[in-house]
Amino acid sequence: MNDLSDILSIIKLSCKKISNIIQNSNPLKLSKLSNEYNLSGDNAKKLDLMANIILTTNLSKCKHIKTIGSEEEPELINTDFKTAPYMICFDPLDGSSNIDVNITTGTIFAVYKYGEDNNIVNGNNIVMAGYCLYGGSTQLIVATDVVNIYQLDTDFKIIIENWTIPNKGTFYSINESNKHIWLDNRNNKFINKLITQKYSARWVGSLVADGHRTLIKGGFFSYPSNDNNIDGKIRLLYEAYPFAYIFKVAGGFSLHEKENISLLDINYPVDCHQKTPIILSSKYEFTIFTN
Ligand code: AFP
Repeated sequence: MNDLSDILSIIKLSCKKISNIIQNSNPLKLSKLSNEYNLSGDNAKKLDLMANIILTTNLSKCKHIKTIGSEEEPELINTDFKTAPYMICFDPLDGSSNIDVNITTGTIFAVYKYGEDNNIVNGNNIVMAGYCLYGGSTQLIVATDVVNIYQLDTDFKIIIENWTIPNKGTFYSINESNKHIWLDNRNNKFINKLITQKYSARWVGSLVADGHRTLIKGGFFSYPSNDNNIDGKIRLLYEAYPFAYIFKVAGGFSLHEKENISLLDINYPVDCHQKTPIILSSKYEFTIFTN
């Protein structure tokens, strides 16, 4: 086994455990607020913290990983493997507001390879990224040089190899209740244009679910910056970079609305909880948005 398949095995084991907890527990209990706050600024639910403990405990034993970053940890954690080649960052439980109502949540991760000078420059240092969906079934989407989709039976088994995103979709996914405070005025015009082309809206409120729909069916996903979230809401290291990587490998696109470049090219942040506006898209909608 090579380094990445070792890491993937640990992710599979951890996601299987998290999936079992979700399948076998009362969602109202899992969604109870923990007394602790996570230091990325959100208040953490019990399930967020359980998922974090499972992933950090398992991954910190992996000899290939030098550094771990998690939404639930104040700072990056150094493992015992000081010369290991990789950093892994994850959101252990994305979509916490959907736990109590039994709607899809997920785990998002990215594995970064340190450069020669022991640096990570941006999202292009990613060598593997993915997410696990805890939904109608538990699926794991993994991007390396191709995107593969696994489904959990007794273990994760590949159900689709080499997934590519369709050229065009029929849905746009954006929280339109923020439309009066969006900072990029392209959004309103763009959505009106899609509506005239018979597009419909979808918003689950879990990036894993809204991003996955866009990856499978094509279309447009965005969480733009707004008056209340000047830097957007999605975290760069463990949400935006990984999704940008998955979309790129699948033939799709990502964009930072202010810089007008791919999210992967945005500089590695000083703060590991740095937020960013995010756009993920199939080709047709991306071409309209950027022209
Ligand atoms: P939670 O994990 O706190 O529910 O946040 C999820 C999330 O970061 C992302 O998964 C969603 O796309 C986004 O928030 C939804 O935000 P709104 O509630 O503002 O629509």
